[in-house]
Amino acid sequence: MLTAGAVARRLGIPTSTLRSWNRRYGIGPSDHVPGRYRRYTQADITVLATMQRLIAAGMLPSSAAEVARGQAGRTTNARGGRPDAALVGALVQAAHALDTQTAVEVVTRVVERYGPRTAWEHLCRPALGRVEAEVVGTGRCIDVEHVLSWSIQAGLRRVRPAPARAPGAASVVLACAAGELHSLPLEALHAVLAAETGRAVRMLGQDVPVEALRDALDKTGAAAAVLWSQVPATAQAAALRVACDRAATVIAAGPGWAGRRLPRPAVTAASLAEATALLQGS
Ligand code: B12
Repeated sequence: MLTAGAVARRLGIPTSTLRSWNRRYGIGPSDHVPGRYRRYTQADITVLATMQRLIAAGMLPSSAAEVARGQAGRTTNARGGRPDAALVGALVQAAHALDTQTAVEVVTRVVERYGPRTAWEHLCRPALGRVEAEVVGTGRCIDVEHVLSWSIQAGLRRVRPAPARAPGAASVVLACAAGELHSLPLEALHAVLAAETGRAVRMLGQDVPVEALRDALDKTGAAAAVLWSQVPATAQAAALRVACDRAATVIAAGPGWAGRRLPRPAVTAASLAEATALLQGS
């Protein structure tokens, strides 16, 4: 247990800052008894160090505090709440700085606190939208888009899975169509199914050849398949037919399938919520 003075020296920040962080953001000694000297535990110091690093990375103190608190698990489970909009800015800023560590931390904390569904809709999609606008507007920032994409993927994969369903329960296969590298919506779907259903999810990821999709469906006997196509060029009917011949529920997901005639029983899903609802019955 360290005194405020010792912590201030170790982190190189004035004790007045320690006091104001505690007063304004609740970032301080976790089990302080009023009237007694403040004593900081190692965990308290780790939270302070995160706060310090995130602010140095350009994050607003309020956002840095929300992430740092999340790290220490000192947050109420805010299911139903939404992440502070400033966190979208913090994530985009970290991506612009190519600061993968901070970007992953922001996504991970928001997934932990609000769940993957809310994290996808209210942090990841807005952040991707902002960076996409810059890519379209400047023809640059592809590096930023890659860091952001990787960090979102890494954060969504840290979801805490629900207890597994009984072995043999119907599984679902998630795959991007052949040639398709846009996989983040499937990462979000994977995280939601893992966190909310405990279902066996077979994630094949990016660019899955039709033959590999066929083998995966044959091997698993999966009851459902979700095939993602972002652009029309990758929306191959052959892949859907392979899925429709094998799975009872087939979702043609993504804007690539827009306006396409789909083989039965394939259906489209326009959002994460719609896809999870369609899979509930399968
Ligand atoms: C991230 C990204 C990348 C990343 C992908 C990383 C990864 N692991 O996924 C990287 C950098 C690799 C990439 C590469 C390319 N990309 Co790109 N990319 C994007 C970006 C910004 C986000 C994609 C995404 O995740 N969208 C999902 C969410 C964030 O989008 P949204 O609009 O909010 O979602 C809507 C629906 O998808 C749906 N939805 C949202 N979430 C979910 C979840 C589920 C389960 C369901 C069912 C529905 C659903 O609801 C929303 C409202 O309708 C999009 C722009 C965009 N907004 O989609 C461009 C975009 C798709 N890319 C584009 C292009 C052109 C490319 C490249 C060809 C660029 C190049 N020259 O290299 C390559 C192609 C690679 C390939 N072969 O696939 C274009 C496609 C244009 C077109 N023809 O439609 C876009 C639209 C950008 C642009 N404006 O030009 N890309």
